[in-house]
Amino acid sequence: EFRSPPGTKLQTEYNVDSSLDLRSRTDVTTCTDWGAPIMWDGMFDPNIYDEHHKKMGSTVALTVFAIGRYLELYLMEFLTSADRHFMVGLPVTYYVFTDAPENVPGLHLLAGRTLEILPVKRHERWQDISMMRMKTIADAIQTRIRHRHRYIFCLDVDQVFVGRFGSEALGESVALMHSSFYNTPQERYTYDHNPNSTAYMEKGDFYYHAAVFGGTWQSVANLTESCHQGIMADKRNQVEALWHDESHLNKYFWLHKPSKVLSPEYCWNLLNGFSKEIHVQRLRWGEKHDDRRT
Ligand code: 2GW
Ligand code: MN
Repeated sequence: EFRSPPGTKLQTEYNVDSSLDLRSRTDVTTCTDWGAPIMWDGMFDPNIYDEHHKKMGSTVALTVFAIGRYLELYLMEFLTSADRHFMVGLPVTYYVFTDAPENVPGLHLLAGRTLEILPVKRHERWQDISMMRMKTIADAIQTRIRHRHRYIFCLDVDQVFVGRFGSEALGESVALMHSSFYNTPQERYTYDHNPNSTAYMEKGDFYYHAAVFGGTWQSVANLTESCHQGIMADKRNQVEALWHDESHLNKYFWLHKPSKVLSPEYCWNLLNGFSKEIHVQRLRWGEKHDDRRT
């Protein structure tokens, strides 16, 4: 009879991340100092991940906000490209939050994909449009997502999928390295440096990009709830963090380390130019429209 040493927990669920080859890339860091994999092309076998998650019956919620002009500017291309590249082979529900549900055009989605349109009210300031996503996501997790999906990803709408963004990105708590800062010294990270903000931090691990975060519904519930609390506390103190929700997200991931970090392949900005370590682009920043802040 097998007896485990006292204090150890029997591992009942095979951890698919143990299939990662952390030494297959020597030009980049493939693991954080707290043991989370940093997902670079070449480290994983997509088939192993897809098979695992199909067997586990993993389902994924993708949340996106399209408020005001962002609906016509970005939503269609975002959804069309997600159908082609995001978690292909797994059941996915797109949760689109918008102030104009009647203007969401009809779409032919892949089999196994559904679209749910949820009305939200439009905040006056764009900073609030961006920040209040945290509260809306937290609420949607409690009312619907947790009953239907084990995993959730929350994305900006002003981006386009251009390559596989697959089940290798799934994990307990997932953060994305910001493509403009991954090669930048820490002093230049745009953390919030105002001690009066709850997002205040001097040093951190990485600069994470709020355009993509995810994980199990439980951990994203904690993240969004906690960021929302920080945002509201700042409002009471009449301060606003330097990069809004992104500052709060960075603070959260500093205090609660993500279990998986996505390389900048998972949200590349063409303006960053060419980098030899970027073997593949999976998601790309959308073009900024000059009139977007109207
Ligand atoms: C945002 C800024 C200025 C004018 C309009 C808006 C806007 C944003 C809007 O009119 N309608 C709307 O739906 N949004 C949503 O908020 C949309 O989902 C968009 O992707 C998201 C964040 O705004 P975005 O993409 O214009 O801001 P970025 O690309 O500069 O985002 C980074 O910084 C933000 C905080 O300032 C967030 O942290 C964001 O997650 C970051 O990627
Ligand atoms: Mn954006």
